[in-house]
Amino acid sequence: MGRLEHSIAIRPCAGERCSGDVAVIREIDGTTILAAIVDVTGHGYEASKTAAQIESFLQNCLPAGAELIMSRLHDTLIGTQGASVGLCLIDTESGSLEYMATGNTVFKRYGEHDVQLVSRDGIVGLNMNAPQVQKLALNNRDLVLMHTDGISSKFRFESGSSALHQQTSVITNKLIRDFGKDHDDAGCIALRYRDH
Ligand SMILES: [Mn+2]
Repeated sequence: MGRLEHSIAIRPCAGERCSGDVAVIREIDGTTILAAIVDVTGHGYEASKTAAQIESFLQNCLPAGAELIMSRLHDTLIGTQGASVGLCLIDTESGSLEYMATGNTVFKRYGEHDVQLVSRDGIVGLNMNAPQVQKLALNNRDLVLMHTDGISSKFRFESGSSALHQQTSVITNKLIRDFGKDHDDAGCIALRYRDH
């Protein structure tokens, strides 16, 4: 993962010790990184059990395209309360990124042009609509943020903000601290791509 600096921050909602938000970043084959942000329906212990099931699935799933991984995850979650899931695969050699999402997770790319990719309505495990795979080419130093709806929609970085250039761990901690909603679990991922 030498070309992708990355960080995850997760915080349970007020009064809970475990979270239904979970995130995974892992190498899925020689040059491809899988990054996923998940918000299980509800919160607390019941949500955290399904979150652990999803984490295990994502840590162990075989290399495949985003569409196939999502569809296998959907099958795995049938009978649970379901989850919102944003999933991306990044080829660290070329910077090409493939993304798909169901439910209310957010994906933003900050770079020369800021881009927000879309999530389809639905709940993985219950009613996942026809997938919409979106593609993006990352450039050197681009920052990708993925987060759940436990981060306030008021959050945004101004273009050219110095905050965009901080270490990814500083960025994820700031998102949780300054924009996390008290009454919901909050989770976020930051990834910075370098082409050499
Ligand atoms: Mn939520």
